Amino acid sequence: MVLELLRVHRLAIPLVRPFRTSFGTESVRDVIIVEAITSDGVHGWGECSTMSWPGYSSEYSESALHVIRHHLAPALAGVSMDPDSAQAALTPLRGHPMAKSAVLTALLDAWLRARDQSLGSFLGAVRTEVDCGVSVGIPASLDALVEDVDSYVAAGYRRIKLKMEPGWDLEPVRAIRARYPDIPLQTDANQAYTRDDIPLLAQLDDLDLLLIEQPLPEEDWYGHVLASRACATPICMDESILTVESADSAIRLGASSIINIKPGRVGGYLQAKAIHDHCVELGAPVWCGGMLETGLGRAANVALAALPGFTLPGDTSASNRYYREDITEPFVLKDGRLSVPTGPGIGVDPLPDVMSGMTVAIDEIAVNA
Ligand code: OSB
Ligand code: MG
Repeated sequence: MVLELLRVHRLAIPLVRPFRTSFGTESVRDVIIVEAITSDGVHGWGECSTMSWPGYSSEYSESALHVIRHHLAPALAGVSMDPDSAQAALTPLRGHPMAKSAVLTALLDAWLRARDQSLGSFLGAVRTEVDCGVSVGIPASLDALVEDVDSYVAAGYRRIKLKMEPGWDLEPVRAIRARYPDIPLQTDANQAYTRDDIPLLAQLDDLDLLLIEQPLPEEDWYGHVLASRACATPICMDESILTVESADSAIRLGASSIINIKPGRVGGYLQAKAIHDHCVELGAPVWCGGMLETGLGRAANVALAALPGFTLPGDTSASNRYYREDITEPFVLKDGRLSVPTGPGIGVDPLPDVMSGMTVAIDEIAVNA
C-alpha cells in the first residue's frame, strides 16, 4: 500500500456564533481537510487546525496549503505509509505542525483503516467516553456571557473555560463563579498579558479555578515561571508546547504544571501521544485542547482524550456548540460526555453532500503516481 494522492479540500463553515478570543474573532471556520488516497483505494482523513490568519500561532490556512503542496507532499514520495516512517519523513522540515498533523493524520487514518484498527485502540485509549468541557468566547457584554454559560451548563458540559483578555478578566470570571459556585472553571488568555499583569492574575486565586491557560507570550518561559510562583492557581501552557522537550521543560522549570495537548499544535497524534506519555511519567495532568474542529478532527481528538493521562475535561465539545451542520454525523453530548469512536481509523467519514456544499477549493497532489 502506498500513498498515491493527497486531495486537499478547503471548506468554509459558518459558526453558530462568532468566537472571539484575545487574538481576534472567527465567524466562519476556514478549514482544510486532507484526504489521503492509497494505491488500494483506501481513503484517510486529517483536519488542519489552522485559522485564516496567524493570530493563534504563526501558521494559517494559506501557509498550510502552500507547505503541504510544495514541501510535505514531495517529502512523502517513496516513503512507507507506516506512521513512524511518515512522521520521520517530515521531521527534517521545520515548523508547520498543523499542516504536518493534517497530512500525517490522513495517512494514519488510511493505514489504520487498511488494518481495521481504531485510532483509539492504536493510541491506547482506556475509556469509551470522555468528559467534555466548553470554551466560551469573549461576548459583547456580561449579560451575553451569562446567557452563553447558562446554555452550556444546561447542555451538561462538565467544565467551563472563559476566554479572557485585559479588561475582560476579574469581573466576568467572578460573576460566573458567583453564579456557579461548584462548576469546574478555568480561563484562557491566549498570551494577552505581560509580566506586569501577574499581580492581577493572582487575584483570580480566590475563585477556585482549575487553571489559567497561556497568560503570557509563547516565548516568555521565565514569565510563566514567575506567574506560577505568584499564583496559587495552576498555570497551563498551550501555545508554548510544541514538542516533548518543550512539555518537559515547562514542567521541570515550573512554568506550567498542567499541559494542554493539541494534536495540530504538536504535529500530529504520535507526537501528542508521546507528550502524554512523558507527562504521565512526570506526574503532570494533561487535557485535550481544541481548535473548533469539525467532526473529523473531533473524532480523533476524542480518541486521544481517552488515554489514561487525560484526567481533566477537554475542549472536546459537541458538534452543535460550533456548527449548525457538521460535515460528519454530529457528535452529541450525553451526560456531559462524548463517545469514543470504535470504527476503523478515526471512525467517522465526511458526509459527501454536506462537505461538497461547503467546499470552496480542492487541490490534488500526486505523491507516488
Ligand atoms: O486557545 O484553546 C485555544 C480555539 C481556537 C484557537 C485557540 C483556542 C481555541 C479554543 C476553542 O479555546 C477550543 C474548542 O472548543 O475547539
Ligand atoms: Mg488555549
